[in-house]
Amino acid sequence: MPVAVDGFRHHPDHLDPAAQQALVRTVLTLAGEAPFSRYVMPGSGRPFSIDMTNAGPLGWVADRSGYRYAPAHPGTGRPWPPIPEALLALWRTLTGYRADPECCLINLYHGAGARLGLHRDEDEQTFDAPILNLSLGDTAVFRLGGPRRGDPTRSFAVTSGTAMVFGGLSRVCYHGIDRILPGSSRLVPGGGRINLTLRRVTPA
Ligand code: MD6
Ligand code: FE
Repeated sequence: MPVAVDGFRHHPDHLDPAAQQALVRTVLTLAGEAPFSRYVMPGSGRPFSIDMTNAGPLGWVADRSGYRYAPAHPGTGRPWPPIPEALLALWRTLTGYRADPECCLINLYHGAGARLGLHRDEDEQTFDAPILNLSLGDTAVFRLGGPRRGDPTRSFAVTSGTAMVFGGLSRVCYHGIDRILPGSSRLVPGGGRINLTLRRVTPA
């Protein structure tokens, strides 16, 4: 365990290579229905360096007016596709939470400039459920801090097939992706990293 924060669990190699391949295919099929978008940040309007889409009744979206959860894809206007059964099964096993997730945010990192700044996930109406994080493809350098922005942080490598659970205190800790290591995996067609985060948005 590279980092000891209350409620944080790190399971490298939780998904075997066949399960990883199946999940990538599932995600790419889903992205056929709900295409990846390059959101912009509220205020500045600066684009993120990663592409995002969602599955589930509520999807996380960002635009100039803010961050929020929305029931439909902002480009197509259609509801997000359902969260695939394989992901619901992982959620139930790994979190033991009493209700299913409402959002699976899908992040696609491609190339040396893809990163995600230090942030806390705080657009949800409840923080009592953990967040389940699954990584596929290129290795990421993940940074995890504490509940305050100024708290010390540590970074560690997250490899393909890793599952991480952010419960307890870790649910409200700052975190981000410093960079990915392009070419470290051949799992994602064309290269890159796919990250899935499953969340509750409303109280169960
Ligand atoms: C990523 N993850 O791994 C970005 N958020 O690509 C997150 O931002 C994240 O890993 C909430 C909880 C766990 C996470
Ligand atoms: Fe996050």
